[in-house]
Amino acid sequence: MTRETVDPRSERPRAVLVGVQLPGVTDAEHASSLDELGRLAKTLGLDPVARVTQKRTRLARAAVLGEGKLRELAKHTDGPGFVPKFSKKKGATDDDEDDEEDLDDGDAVEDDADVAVERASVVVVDHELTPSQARNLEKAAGVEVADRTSVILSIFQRHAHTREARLQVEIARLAYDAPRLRESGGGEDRQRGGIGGKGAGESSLELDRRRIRDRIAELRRELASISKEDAVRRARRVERGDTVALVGYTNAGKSSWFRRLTQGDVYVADELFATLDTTVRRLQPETRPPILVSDTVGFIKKLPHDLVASFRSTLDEAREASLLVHVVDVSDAAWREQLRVTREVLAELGVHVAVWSDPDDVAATEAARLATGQRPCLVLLNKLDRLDEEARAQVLEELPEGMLVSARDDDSLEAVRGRVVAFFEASMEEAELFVPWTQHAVVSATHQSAHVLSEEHGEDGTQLRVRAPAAVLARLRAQLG
Ligand SMILES: Nc1nc2c(ncn2[C@@H]2O[C@H](COP(=O)(O)OP(=O)(O)OP(=O)(O)O)[C@@H](O)[C@H]2O)c(=O)[nH]1
Ligand SMILES: [Mg+2]
Repeated sequence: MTRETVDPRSERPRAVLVGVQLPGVTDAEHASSLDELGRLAKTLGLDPVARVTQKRTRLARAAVLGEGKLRELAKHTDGPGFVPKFSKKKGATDDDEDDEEDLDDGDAVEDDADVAVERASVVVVDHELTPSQARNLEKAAGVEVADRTSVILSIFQRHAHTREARLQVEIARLAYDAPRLRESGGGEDRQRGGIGGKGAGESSLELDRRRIRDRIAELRRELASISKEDAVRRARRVERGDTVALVGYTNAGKSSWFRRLTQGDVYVADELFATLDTTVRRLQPETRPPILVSDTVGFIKKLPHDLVASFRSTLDEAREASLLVHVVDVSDAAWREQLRVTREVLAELGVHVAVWSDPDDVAATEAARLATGQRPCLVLLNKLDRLDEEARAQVLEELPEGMLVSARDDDSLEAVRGRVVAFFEASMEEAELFVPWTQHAVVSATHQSAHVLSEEHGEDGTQLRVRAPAAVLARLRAQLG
């Protein structure tokens, strides 16, 4: 597997993070959101060196931040600190005036040239920007500006390895770029032409947009044909064995658990969206029938909607699994929000989870599932090794149905494997099968897919007592006619 690893000694572009704390967002949530943005930036190979934040009732329509904060930002990037066109043309009467309700502008490094500030060559904003906000911010800062969505898209682009993942990311990227075409196009003149809203510029813009739409349609068709192949393969798997899908927020530890449970070799890294492709392997040590475990792409808050939609087929594995294992990093201060976001995205994909914790209560979950289409879900409260006693107790009190575990600890592995096996065991049935000599091949098929409790060879054939999921039993019986 090729993956760029960033050499810490090399000069990475330095970034300044920008975030607006909107009403209803607590200080802790705001800080954690910026931490996450910093990790996204790092994953992309940037070096976040400073933050410029502001409490506001909403993003300033013109350039996200208010005037004072724009100046503070510009100190990091050597920009003018204001949006030249606006200040020249209309000044305070511009459309930004109703946004001048900065709730604090106080910490701004006031025009004091002596204060040392970290210099950066990129601005990364923790919100999705409109094309004009991005353009204005770029003018005020004097450097390139990236918003949260485009950072996520770039990471996805870099981490996509399979053809399917590449297609999905390209679709999402095109959908993101289409309304922003005016920006990237022909520079200053074309931008003015665009604002004026007439002339040749617009028709060529229309043309570009149509080309993008055509390309998206083409990619979707290609994706659909791959997905069909996948669906066939998946259906075969579902029929053959039991399936578990690891789901959760990015960096929660899904791939770590996948490695432990399957002894498989997948990429684990302290970076966001390390995994973009679904991998499937058998639970180890193997069970009869085998339990198939899949590792999936992680979720993140404010995940671009197009990206969620385009990863639908990758996540089919999760949508069709008999059991979900939701991995939560409880050592992250924002774990509650991460848990909520994961459930929301799953719901958006049509998967409604029913928390399952009682090993003896599989039947009840199965019933709930049949009645409401809910998916049984085991919640792993992961990275317990990073919590002290008090924090552990607190987490368990909030989520008593979760299993407090660490992917680094053997007892946890035993417990989780045991719980997963118990889930499938409980949904198994015992049955007698008689296999006549003429169909002797079915005996070895039975050994492959079921747990054989006893086996007696008689004159006409073999009498087997087996335990297996109902679906497997039905298939064996069908084979026997
Ligand atoms: N301390 C500690 N670290 C853990 C544990 N589980 C995972 N990690 C670390 O957390 C980081 C992320 O782990 P991954 O398994 O790659 O997470 P993931 O959920 O697959 O992440 P994405 O693929 O990016 O969505 C890695 O640095 C792991 O070593 C744990 O139980 N304890
Ligand atoms: Mg992973």
